[in-house]
Amino acid sequence: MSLGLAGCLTQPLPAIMLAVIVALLFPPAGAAGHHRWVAAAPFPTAEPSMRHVWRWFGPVDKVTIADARQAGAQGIVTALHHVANGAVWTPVEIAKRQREVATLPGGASSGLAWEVVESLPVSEAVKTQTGVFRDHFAAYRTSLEHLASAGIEVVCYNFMPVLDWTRTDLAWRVAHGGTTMRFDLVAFAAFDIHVLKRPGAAESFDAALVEAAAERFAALTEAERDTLARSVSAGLPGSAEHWSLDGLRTQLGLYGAIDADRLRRNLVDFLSEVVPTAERLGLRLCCHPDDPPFPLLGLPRVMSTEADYAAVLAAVDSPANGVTLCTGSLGARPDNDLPGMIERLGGRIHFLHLRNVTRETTGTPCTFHEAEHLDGDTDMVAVIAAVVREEKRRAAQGREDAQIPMRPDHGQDILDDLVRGAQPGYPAIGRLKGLAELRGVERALR
Ligand SMILES: [Mn+2]
Repeated sequence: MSLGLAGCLTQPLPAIMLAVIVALLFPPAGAAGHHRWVAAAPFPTAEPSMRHVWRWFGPVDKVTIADARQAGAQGIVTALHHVANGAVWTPVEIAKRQREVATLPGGASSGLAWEVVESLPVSEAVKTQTGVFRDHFAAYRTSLEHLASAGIEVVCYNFMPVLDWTRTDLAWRVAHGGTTMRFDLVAFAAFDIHVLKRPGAAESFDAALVEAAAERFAALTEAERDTLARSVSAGLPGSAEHWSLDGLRTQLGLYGAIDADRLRRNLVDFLSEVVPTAERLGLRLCCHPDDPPFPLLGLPRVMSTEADYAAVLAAVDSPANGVTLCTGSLGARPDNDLPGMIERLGGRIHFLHLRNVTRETTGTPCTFHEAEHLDGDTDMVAVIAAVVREEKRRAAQGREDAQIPMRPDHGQDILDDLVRGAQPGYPAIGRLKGLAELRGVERALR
């Protein structure tokens, strides 16, 4: 007889048959055989695994919570994107977002929870220590209190001046027919020197690059120049609709007197103000690296290398002061040894972004594009092997955070992604594919 379970369940089953089915599905722990089924465990082993989380931009996101669930996400990474930088995140707004994550359209439970904040943004006032920055320190602490009360423990932020990330092409065609994001140093120099016309721009690139940028700019149509400016501006926090070249020039002007040393001091001052609160609340703050990890537009960058992280972790030496290890951002520098950074920053890594880039030119800065998760210049198998070792160390130490949250960071736009129009870098299928590949490597290594 064939055991058609779905068919069986449409009519009452004899008790003995039910018992046989239950025993087949859930044998007692320690039963013979290779597989042990443990109810509610995400994996059929007792070893820790990465926590597979998925970024969601809230109800406006064209990739839904239901999509995240089908992609295999175990938890959600989100933020209150509508709240102004520097303002308090209220318990009401946090609870509302938690309900949106936990509920499917129609009201059923999604089985997912808001597990990681990305980002609780640091205001430009705090980065520059101007205006109401002390009020913003206090607001940040209050937001941390509210997040802790809501049961959310991991809080990602970044300390990049003005731009959160920078690309010159948001839909660069790759060989398989899909698209990906690219940073072209020549196009960026053309934007900086000829579109933005930033004073001192030409002096910040070498002579060959300045010449190549002039040629590139001359060859661009008016529409292409506009697209380039919009692509670069897509990394400005908040709504790109309100963006203008004059606005960007004004923002850059606020950093006239701030070099890298001063910006690093401001970061350490910020952490000195908020980390004690985070530690008391049992929260884990984690700083995302600069993207890309080199200075742009004359702005200082202070979270681009292992030495940058080591300095900031030592300056405020608390488990609550940690790292968001983004292999995509850090991987755009050939001198960032990512498996080695996981070994050495180890216990302070609170959040992982796994993504790959292909560097198209040598040295730093460089031209690069976002590769598929297992391709590109970062050895992703070596990265995941280092993560597995770190999680085993934590488990052996009895740490409650042995399972590190990891999200597939970005994805190429493939198949239906090409017509859905999700956030740049955050398509449904490209990320699903990335997550599936990363999970496969992880499972094999365990
Ligand atoms: Mn990232």
